[in-house]
Amino acid sequence: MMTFGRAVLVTALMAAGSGVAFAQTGRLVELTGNDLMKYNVTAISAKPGELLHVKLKNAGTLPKVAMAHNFILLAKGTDPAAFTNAAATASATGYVPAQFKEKILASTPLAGPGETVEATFKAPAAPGEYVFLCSFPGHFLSGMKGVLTVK
Ligand SMILES: [Cu+2]
Repeated sequence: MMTFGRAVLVTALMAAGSGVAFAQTGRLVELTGNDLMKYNVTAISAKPGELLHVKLKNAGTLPKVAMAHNFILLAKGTDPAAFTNAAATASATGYVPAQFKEKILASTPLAGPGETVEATFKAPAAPGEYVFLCSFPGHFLSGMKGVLTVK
C-alpha cells in the first residue's frame, strides 16, 4: 500500500508541474472581472513559450452562484461560441466542458466575489492570436473575452 501511495503522489506532482497552480514563477498578468461581466484587460502579449502567471480577481459583489469568473485560454482555431455553448451546461465541472478538454491551453477555477484564482502556463510556441474567455454562462456573449497575442 505504501508503494501505491507514493506512486499516486509522484503522479500528482508531475501533473501539477505540467501546468496549473504549481509554479509561482512566470510573468505576472493581473486581471479583474466585475459584475458587468468584463475583464479589465482584453489584450495580452507574450513571447512564444513564455511562462505566464495569470491572476484573476473577481472584483464584484454578486453571489458566486450568479456571477463567477474564470480565465480559459483556447487553442487556436477553437470556436469560442461552440465552446461556451457547451460550457453553459457543464456546471458540474465549473462550466468547463469535458468534450473540449484538449482545446484548453490554460484555465483557472471560478472566482466568486472577492476571490482570486490563478494559473501558471507557457504561452503557445506558435505565434498567433489565442482567445481567452470566461465560461460562466452568458459572460462570453456579454464580452468577457480577450486575445493573447504570441509574437
Ligand atoms: Cu465571467
